[in-house]
Amino acid sequence: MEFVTEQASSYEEAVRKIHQIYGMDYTIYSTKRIQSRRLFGLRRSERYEVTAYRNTDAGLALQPQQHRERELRQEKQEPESPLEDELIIQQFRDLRAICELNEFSPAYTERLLKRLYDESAHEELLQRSLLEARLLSWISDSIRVDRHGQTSTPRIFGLLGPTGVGKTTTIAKIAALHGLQGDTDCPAKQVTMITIDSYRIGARAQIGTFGEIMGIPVVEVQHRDELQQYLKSHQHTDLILIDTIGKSPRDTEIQQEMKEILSACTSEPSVGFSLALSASMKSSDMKRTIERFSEFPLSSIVLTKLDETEMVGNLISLFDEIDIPILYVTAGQKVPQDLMPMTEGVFLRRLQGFSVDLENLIIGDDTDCPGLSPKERAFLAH
Ligand SMILES: Nc1nc2c(ncn2[C@@H]2O[C@H](COP(=O)(O)OP(=O)(O)O)[C@@H](O)[C@H]2O)c(=O)[nH]1
Ligand SMILES: [Mg+2]
Repeated sequence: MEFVTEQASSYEEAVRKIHQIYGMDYTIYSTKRIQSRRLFGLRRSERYEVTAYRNTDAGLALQPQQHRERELRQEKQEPESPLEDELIIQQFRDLRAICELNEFSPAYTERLLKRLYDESAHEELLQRSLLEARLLSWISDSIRVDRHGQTSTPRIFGLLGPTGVGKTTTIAKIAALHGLQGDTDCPAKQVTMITIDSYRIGARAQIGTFGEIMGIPVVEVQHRDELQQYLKSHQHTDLILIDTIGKSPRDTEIQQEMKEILSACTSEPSVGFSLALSASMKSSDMKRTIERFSEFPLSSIVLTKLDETEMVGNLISLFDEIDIPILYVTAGQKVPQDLMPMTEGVFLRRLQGFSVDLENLIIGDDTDCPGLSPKERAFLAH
């Protein structure tokens, strides 16, 4: 059987070309869309390749029905059309650029995009808003929030962390949150603040001023026994907040001393320690700080100075690697206003480049996309 093949910029043109060159007794056997790159891959053009056979090869010629079946089989066997291939490549190029814009770590980005590719059906890979919804839902899942700590604060709560991250300011904010803003359903608690930051000049004065303004007592403690004594004599105080020594985390001697003082809390039934980290710290410094403070029984992280950073991808990537949930976030110097309980939305609302309206997330009941979870649907662009 005699086959001929011709290429042209459209199917019709290729068929016309075959008929013009070889005559009208040729029947179309198969069609292929192909992409060709021009110089330096800068310009792509789409072409059609048509193969036909000669009807006059009577004995061997395929009957029209057989020919149609052949064509259909051929189409199905084509795993993806080059056009769709190109579209998928472009989708992932765009999504990678969004991840880079938000400063997600390369490892987090790779993991996310690989999972997106693996877990999405071929036709889903062509739908941009669906892909974004799926990505955002996974990003949201990777954000860990200490909801338990938010609803049932331990009676004794200590905040640790390097100098200058905002521990004292945050302790004052938490004191205000629990000690000032009561109502009939939830009366204000009886709160005291303890400082063991006796090393830095002015540290006592700083927290003392906060205490005076808010009418919340401040006590200074320098030794383990002193703290133990205080805790013993204040068993009916609702909330005892401990502001710790603000020295560099590299200062091992001071860290040991602080550990010794805080060991007075270990016999208490309701105690929790949180590590304060500034959102503007470098990821590598944060990791080192977490490592450094891992000798304390940390149950959560307080993320401070979120107002000083624009992109949160690096924070999401980092906290995804760490097994400690975030309790509170601070985003400004004002006491007590600039403190908020952590939620997934705190990070998600700061993401940029997605076509989804992240400011107004609504978990909908949209049955148009049955393949999506309610969470994924919530992220679909409307
Ligand atoms: N921009 C910003 N500054 C803050 C925030 N929290 C605290 N600060 C400032 O950071 C500085 C150090 O705070 P401080 O509470 O003394 O830190 P500490 O050494 O960890 O106790 C002060 O100038 C605070 O006003 C915050 O959320 N945002
Ligand atoms: Mg301090």
